[in-house]
Amino acid sequence: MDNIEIANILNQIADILELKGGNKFKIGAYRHAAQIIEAMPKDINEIYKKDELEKIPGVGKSIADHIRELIETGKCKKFEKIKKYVPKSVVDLINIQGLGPKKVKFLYKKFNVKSIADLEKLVKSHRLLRFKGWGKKSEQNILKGIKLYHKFSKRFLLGRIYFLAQGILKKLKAHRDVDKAEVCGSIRRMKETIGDLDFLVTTRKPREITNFFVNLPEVQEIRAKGSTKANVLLRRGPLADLRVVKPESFGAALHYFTGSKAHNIAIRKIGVKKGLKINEYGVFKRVGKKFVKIGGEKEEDIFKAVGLPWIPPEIRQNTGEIEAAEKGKLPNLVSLKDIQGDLHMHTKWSDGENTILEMAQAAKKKGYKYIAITDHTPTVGVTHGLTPNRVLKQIKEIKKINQKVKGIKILSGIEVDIRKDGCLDLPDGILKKLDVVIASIHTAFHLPKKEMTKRIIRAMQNPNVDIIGHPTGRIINKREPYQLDLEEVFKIARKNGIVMEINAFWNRLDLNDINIRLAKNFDVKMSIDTDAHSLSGLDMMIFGVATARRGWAEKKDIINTLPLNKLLKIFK
Ligand code: DGT
Ligand code: CA
Ligand code: CA
Ligand code: ZN
Repeated sequence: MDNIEIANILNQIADILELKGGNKFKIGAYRHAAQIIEAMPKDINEIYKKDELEKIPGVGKSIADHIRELIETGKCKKFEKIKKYVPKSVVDLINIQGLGPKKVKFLYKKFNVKSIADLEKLVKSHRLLRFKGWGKKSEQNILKGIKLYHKFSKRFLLGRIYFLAQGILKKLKAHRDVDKAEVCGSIRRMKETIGDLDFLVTTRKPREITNFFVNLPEVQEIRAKGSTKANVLLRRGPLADLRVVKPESFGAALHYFTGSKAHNIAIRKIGVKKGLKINEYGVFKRVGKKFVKIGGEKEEDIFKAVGLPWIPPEIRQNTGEIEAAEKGKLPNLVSLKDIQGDLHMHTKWSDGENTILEMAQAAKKKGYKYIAITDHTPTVGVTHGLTPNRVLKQIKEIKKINQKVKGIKILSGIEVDIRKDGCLDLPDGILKKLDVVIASIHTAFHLPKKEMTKRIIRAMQNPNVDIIGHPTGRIINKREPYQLDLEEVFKIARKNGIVMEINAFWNRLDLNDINIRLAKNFDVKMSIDTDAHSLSGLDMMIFGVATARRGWAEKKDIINTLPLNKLLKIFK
């Protein structure tokens, strides 16, 4: 059992308890623990071995007991018992946007709705309209939710798969018969959702390695196995491909299986014009009637053959990267090592898990020069949103901690809520005292486009606001972005010097790659921040940076690549 499998079970327990109308506090505890375990990069089995399960934030005695049972026996009595209460297909309905546990319970008890198909039929029959709380609007919402569910249910979020892929890659690389190994496909391109995993290796012993691969503990089921190829179903849900190639073809195969397909085709076309054949085995030149191999061991060989510099995988989409490469105008993409600090994180003062000091120490370990503490304000509805009084207290506290911790500067910030009318959740007099003000929307997501745009722009006109947090509000595969005229927002951002956030949290990635490129075209500055609610949340930076790279962002576009003194000038 790994982190995600355990988190899944804890979440399912919470779902069922919710359907049963269980204790809210308890349900929250399960969800909370699941969230932490799912997002933390540390392997829960390691923590178990050290007998430190209860040290995981959010994991108390009883949840730790469940986890221990799961790791030791693969089962947990609590789950086995309450699972009998409703069929799993009913529990799954909770995940449809527009439905909550109360509604699902009602539909199940009253109409025996057990599946999405049942649900769709019932909604379309309009039989629900007779009941209190079910209107035309809820019918539409549910149908929309069903559509979204179908659209997204087959792809996996990068943040849930990335560390799994890296783990498998590490095992392949460590095998003594493996020469080179790489993960290709959408993971190498760091796409926000992943269809399947693609591994590539070179070895002199293909049979041993395909055997090794299909017998990895991450594998649930072998779907195909040949001497140089295998396809397996991983326990965490996705399929994974393995391909074994000869060393002299490694670069060509790496390029081919990295994709995107559209990029590959465009490169191959240039090759054809130059009399070259390019495929996963190499680059071949026509000599008389025959093709002679001229390269393929290194990925650079492919680009060189068509007269181009190496192009970073994240931008291989055939959306202008080849033209840019031809003109020598490839962007110099921002990278993780450029990041000097993290400007969005929560602490125990609001809904975070750790103290200010703990966050600062963890950030310092990452080599950051600064962080901003940006807890929530009351309107968000989380417990302990910061009132004006507590903001002042926190500023004092941060001053003290700054004197204790050397080598990293802690900025006083806030994630102030943008209310429905565009007003901010704290008075200007208080906002003025802070080093950094992030303004974000957490309520009233469904305003019409015009109103929503006006709302955000109003917030951006407050001179205290520095950054707009998670500007489109989408949750990948769960919640659509709000209706917003982003171009209008970017124009104002440019004019007022407001920074747009690239929220790096694994299920947000907001701005997304496309919007980042748009923001860059508007000459808008951005900041890549994790929105961490715990220490492990700080590790999400890699996904924000990858998304920025996919959006062609360079170091100069990202403000938290600046040294502290220059950064502070932006917040003036
Ligand atoms: P995914 O798995 O849906 O997230 O996306 P990818 O890009 O990983 O796609 P996948 O796994 O189907 O294939 C891996 C790579 O192999 C893909 O990015 C490009 C290459 N590839 C696959 N099929 C074709 C094809 O028909 N033509 C070309 N040129 N390349 C292909
Ligand atoms: Ca793939
Ligand atoms: Ca594949
Ligand atoms: Zn937020």
